[in-house]
Amino acid sequence: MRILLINTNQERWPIPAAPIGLSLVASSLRKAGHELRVVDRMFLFSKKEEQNIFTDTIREFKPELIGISIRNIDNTCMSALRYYLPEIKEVVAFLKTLTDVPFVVGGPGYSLFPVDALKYLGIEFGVQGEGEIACVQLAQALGQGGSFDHIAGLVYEANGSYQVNPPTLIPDLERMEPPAFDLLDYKKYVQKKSYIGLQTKRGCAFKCVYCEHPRLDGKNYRLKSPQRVVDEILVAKKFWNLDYFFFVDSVFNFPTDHACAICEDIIRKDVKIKWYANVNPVGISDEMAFLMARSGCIGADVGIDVASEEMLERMGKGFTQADIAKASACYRRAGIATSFQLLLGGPEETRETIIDGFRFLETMPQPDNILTVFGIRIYPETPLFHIAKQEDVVFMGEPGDYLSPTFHFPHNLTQDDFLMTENWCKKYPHWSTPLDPWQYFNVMRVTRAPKFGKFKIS
Ligand code: B12
Ligand code: SF4
Repeated sequence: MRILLINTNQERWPIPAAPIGLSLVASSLRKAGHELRVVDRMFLFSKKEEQNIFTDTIREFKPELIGISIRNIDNTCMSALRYYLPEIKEVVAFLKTLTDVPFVVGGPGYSLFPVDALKYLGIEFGVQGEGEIACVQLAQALGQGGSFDHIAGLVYEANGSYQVNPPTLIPDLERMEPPAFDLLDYKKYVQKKSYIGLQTKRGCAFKCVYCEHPRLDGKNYRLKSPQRVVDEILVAKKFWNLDYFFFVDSVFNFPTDHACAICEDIIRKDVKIKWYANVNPVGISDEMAFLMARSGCIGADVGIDVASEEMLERMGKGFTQADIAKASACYRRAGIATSFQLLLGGPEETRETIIDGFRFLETMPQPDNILTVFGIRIYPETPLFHIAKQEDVVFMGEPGDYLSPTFHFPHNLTQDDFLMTENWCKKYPHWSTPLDPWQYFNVMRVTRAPKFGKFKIS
């Protein structure tokens, strides 16, 4: 079957994120014998250019199935909101004027709202969660006229209602094909200060109250062996002659022994890369931070989310202020640049908890930057969703419509608290303020662009 895959994401802030999920789906489809084309909207800069490319591709390639990848529904940033879905709907509507073949949509953003997003976009099929196996089975069912009941994660309309097949998790990631590195132009991504994304595992055992990913990715870890991770790095490195990587695991440093084994293998095999990752403070020691640095780690986003003890507890973070301070000191000593992120406005957040958190942050070893955002995006069926039902919530769409950006933000926080927070953050050049995303962008450059910026490790 001829299959056209489209990366819809055009967000280039804070860095353009390469669509690695789409490249995994592509390689599984290719292995199953399908013919593929990929259109990446990331570097298409005008509607006209994009429409010409879609028109030409559909005319020449004549796809029999179109796959749409949706990474972000919105930017989860209440005070500087971007909502991407209406534009993606326009893209789908345009594509539908060019062809009447079926469409299938997937991706991490889509998977958070599998039925609502499918309805909104007017697409025939959706895949909630992992796409590698479901896409191959869907292409087979469409090609050979089979049923859809057995396709885990598939969402579709049947007999006037939506059928949602429960997703399953791929048990052994190593049996999957490596990403189709050749189908994306990584040079363009790295030129824009991005990285080649890779996973070392799937799953998350943490229990942050706002997060749906343990449900989608599993609470147990499915690990790739260090050998497999290094092999993927070497293939990408050889193909693109690039050495900037981003480990896109939800939390790279946990389980600790697995993260250390990967670093050791990179060092032992003298792979010579520079890498960045999402981490949290759990289990970080000097030994681990130095090992990460020796294997090429240049920077890390530390997802602390909140900083007062009360809010750490309420947000279900699974670590304490002492863990945060220790991790920050270890990264600093190892020379790894760090960016800490704060989401203000969680359950029962008050002026006092914000101040407690800020006071603590002022006294601990400073990260390279601290990014603050107001409001916490609510995803269906998370603990925060249930808490928010009892409280005031900021809806962008109609009440009850969680697909349109919806945020938890306690009603007791006033305009004055906003200003206090803003002014507190303004005191420090390495803190961003929640109302000024462009400053956020400048702050990010310190850790995100080692090739172009300067580290501020003192
Ligand atoms: C790593 C990461 C980042 C890194 C990216 C680094 C990089 N170089 O890629 C950084 C920190 C930079 C980042 C930034 C942002 N991120 Co982010 N990020 C993630 C994270 C943790 C992993 C994404 C990933 O790569 N997964 C690995 C791949 C293999 O999985 P996947 O993409 O899901 O693909 C699978 C399936 O989805 C499916 N699939 C994918 N495509 C397709 C297509 C079809 C047709 C089908 C059928 C299936 C399918 O199959 C794939 C293989 O199984 C996710 C959370 C998560 N756990 O998913 C958030 C997440 C995607 N990010 C999110 C957001 C909001 C952002 C930001 C907007 C935040 C901000 N305010 O700055 C920015 C936007 C960046 C950009 N330019 O787009 C949200 C999106 C939710 C939403 N509301 O829309 C997520 C889901 C986190 C969350 N729960 O809030 N992010
Ligand atoms: S650590 Fe990250 S992925 Fe895991 S539950 Fe918390 S926010 Fe979600």
